Amino acid sequence: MAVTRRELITGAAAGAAGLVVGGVVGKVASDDGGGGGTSGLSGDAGDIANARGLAADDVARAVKTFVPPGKYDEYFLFCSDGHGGQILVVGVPSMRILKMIGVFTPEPWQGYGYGADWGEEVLAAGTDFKKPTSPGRGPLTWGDTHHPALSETNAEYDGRYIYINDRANGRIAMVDLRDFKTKQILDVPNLDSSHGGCFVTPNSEYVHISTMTPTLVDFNNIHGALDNYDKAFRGFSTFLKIDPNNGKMLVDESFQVELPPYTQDLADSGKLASDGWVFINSYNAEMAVGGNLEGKPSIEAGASQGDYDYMHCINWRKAEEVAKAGKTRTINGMKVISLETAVAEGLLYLLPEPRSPHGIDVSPSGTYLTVGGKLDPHVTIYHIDKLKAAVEAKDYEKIDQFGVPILKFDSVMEARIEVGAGPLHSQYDDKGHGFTSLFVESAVAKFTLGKPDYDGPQPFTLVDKLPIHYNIGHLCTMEGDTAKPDGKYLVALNKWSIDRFPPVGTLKPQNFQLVDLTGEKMDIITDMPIGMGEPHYVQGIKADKIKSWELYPPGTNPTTMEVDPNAVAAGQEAITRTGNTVTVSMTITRSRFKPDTIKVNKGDKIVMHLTNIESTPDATHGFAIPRYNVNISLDAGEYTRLEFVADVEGAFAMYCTEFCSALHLEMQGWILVS
Ligand code: K7E
Ligand code: CUA
Repeated sequence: MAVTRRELITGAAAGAAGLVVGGVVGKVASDDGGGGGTSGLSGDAGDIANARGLAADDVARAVKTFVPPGKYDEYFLFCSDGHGGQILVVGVPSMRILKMIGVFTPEPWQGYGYGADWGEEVLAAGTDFKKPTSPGRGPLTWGDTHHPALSETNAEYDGRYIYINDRANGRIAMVDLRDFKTKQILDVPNLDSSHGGCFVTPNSEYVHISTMTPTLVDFNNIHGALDNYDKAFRGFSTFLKIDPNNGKMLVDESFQVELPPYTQDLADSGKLASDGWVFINSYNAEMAVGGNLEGKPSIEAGASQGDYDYMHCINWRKAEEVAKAGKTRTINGMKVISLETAVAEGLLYLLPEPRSPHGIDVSPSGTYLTVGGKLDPHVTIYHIDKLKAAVEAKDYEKIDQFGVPILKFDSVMEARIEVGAGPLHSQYDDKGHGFTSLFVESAVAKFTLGKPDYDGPQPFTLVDKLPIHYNIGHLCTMEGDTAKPDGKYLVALNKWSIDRFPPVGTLKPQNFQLVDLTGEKMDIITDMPIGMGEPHYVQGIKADKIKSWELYPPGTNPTTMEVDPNAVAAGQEAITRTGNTVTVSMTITRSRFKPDTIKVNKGDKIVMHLTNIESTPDATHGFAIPRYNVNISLDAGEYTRLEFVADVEGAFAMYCTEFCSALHLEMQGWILVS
């Protein structure tokens, strides 16, 4: 009997789950009751599966994604959140949301952007009011996050920092993974928008970000700018120097390369074989500007006329030397290598790409560059050695109108694989496979690369295809952008979910689909609705690489990650007045604020030094002042400063917003303004 059941199960539950399911059966087989059914399970598990209508494949999938209560996921996904402006952290394979990190948008739970110096300073510094296009209406309070980039050491994620771009406003943010908090937002000079990046170079020397829609550089005749597009607009590729000590971006040691206004799109960093290079797609080599009411083609039509667009190939090590040698102009505080200098120094080349490309992704060995052309059913794969040889031999098709050499397509192209309709982005596993998202077809294509990534009998061949649900944008394999991807899982990041979830109004969730890569065929093992933003790209990292702090050393300021001189220890609490400034030094612990009564005059400036003096992990307290829009969150050990003018009379009941203890509700006090 037991043998029969075991055979049933292991036969039905294919792949990696077979063993696990077999184990379950081994236990239940000795019990009485239960039987057969389509799940193939017996005993209690069989009864439950049958009652829920689960087939054997469903059971295997459930076992693959199930993480028992109290156990941890193997991977973290760091997900962009689109115009939500934040980063989501998700566990794989359970697909449980672990956290939302406030980045470009104020985030009330973390008290980010509601009074505490930490968030206020990061958000305020993230808007450059001197930018010519800055609307001058206060700090920007949203961003359009597209591409997270984990820091790397030797072309592998090192779990220290994560960067993410703001596609809308040409900005970039840095989150420190010691406390998962945003430390810097940089409004990048000369970038009005961004898409090419971010990604880091293999040892986090630089984080790269380039323009999407080109930047207006000639303000003389703005209404006529589109008629003068090739002169009035420019793209910029930006290399932001990373401070190895704290991950911050150092503008003084950074540089840009001026680019033609071809609408630069996605980008990737070379590694290993292609170390020292970066690659940026573009999709409007036609330089269409729209004007459909004036009888001109819309941008959509105008940008799709030519058969080729251009990949921009930049030798960043050369560019770094050129910048260090001072062959730059400083524009808006950023050193810029002009187009002429870039060409003269041999650090910028163009490479034809089939129509309207979108993603470019460098293979694990750094040898192959895979490009998806939205209007071409192929992926086009280039070989880095051929690219270098063409550069060396000056094997040019022609020189473009900006003087940039265009390499010969046939000299650099290695293979074209017909994968299906609407290829966008690609990822890789550890066995020499590439995976490309097919937006139009709603599918993932799996193909083989060539040597050294793939050393088998059928290089550059489509080997599998998986329908997804629906309209896939990016996709992500675990450790997928590194020199050593894990494969194992792939996450399909789908834009539409139409019929996958019960209706929740007219705006449907995005749909993450977790795909098992361990078998011969790709298999979807779970759907995960994302109802809080539009993730574009995500990166997956081994969870044990993240060395997050459990709690702050006492008095740590999250802005500096150091113990702050103004941090307040128990016994140092005080209220002092100098002129119209009232300084409050407060400690916060379960379940009281000390001092808990603050009396000030209307019009006084209040400066509060707040320290959570808890030494227990997870003992977070809030500090809110109703009507003053103050909402702070202090984790155990955290210090922050708060400043505001008491310009409204009344009695304001400050309170703790986290249910921190049995006497949480008693954790309150008064600010009396008279
Ligand atoms: Cu394809 Cu901004 Cu990376 Cu979205 S982008 S999908
Ligand atoms: Cu502290 Cu509630």
